[in-house]
Amino acid sequence: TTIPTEATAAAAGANATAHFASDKDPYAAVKDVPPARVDKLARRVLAAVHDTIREEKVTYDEYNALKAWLIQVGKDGEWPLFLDVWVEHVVEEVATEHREGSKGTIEGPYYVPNAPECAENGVGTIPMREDEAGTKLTWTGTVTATDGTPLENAKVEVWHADNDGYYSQFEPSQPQWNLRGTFSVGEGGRFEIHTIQPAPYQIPTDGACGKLIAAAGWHAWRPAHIHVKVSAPGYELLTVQLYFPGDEHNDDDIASAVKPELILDPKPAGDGTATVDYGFVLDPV
Ligand code: MBD
Ligand code: FE
Repeated sequence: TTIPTEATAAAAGANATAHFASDKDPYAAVKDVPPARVDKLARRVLAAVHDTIREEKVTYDEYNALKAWLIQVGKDGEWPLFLDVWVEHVVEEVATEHREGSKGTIEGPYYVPNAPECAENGVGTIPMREDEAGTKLTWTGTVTATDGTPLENAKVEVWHADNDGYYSQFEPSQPQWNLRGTFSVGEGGRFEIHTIQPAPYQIPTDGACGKLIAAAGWHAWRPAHIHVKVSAPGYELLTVQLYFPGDEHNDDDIASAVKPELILDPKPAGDGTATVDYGFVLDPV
């Protein structure tokens, strides 16, 4: 595989930062948080840092290394990557603990809204290049409510990496909407999505997050995954990722985002392609 020279951490990071910040007031989400809440959360986070410094007797060299590294995370545009890899999974856990429907997981840094509609009567193919590498996958399923009602106006948004582990719009060689699509479900809430199996994914190793990983002796891998958002009016948005059995990183995902319920069970179709059935159950708002 050829890795495009422009597929740098800084390039992907700048795109992820721009996507997160674009057309938003950076503080829109926090305007209405009462000062007492900000006070409590800021104090608790700082106290956790202070405790670590005292207990571990952190030195000035270590403090200055941290300062330089934090500055570099911003320069590389890697705050979305850092937060989504090492923090988001706990936010997701807390946000969805009340649900009775399908399990979700983190969104990650590479979602782009408004991917082209690909389905007719629930059936369609994700945008891909003529010679797109990877095992072809036919994925069928149904979107229902927790009470069993089929949700016929549900939408299934899908995005995933290509066979080299790159996401369109965060790396320059792929067409804009490559491997990104919206599938409006058909009768009975059913869908049939044609795509390819993505490859395992290594988070960028040449930026600040990669530096942390190398300095700590960790690895940079996420298991192969398909990102999904399932929505329907009157129901809670489900954000999830689906994984493949046997992936060596299902048990040590750098982003801690694998749950046993999210591992698919694809079957070889005999012609080199695979089929899988996996549906979604949404909680009413
Ligand atoms: C990804 O593709 C991803 O899904 C997450 C959570 C973090 C980095 C890259
Ligand atoms: Fe991903």
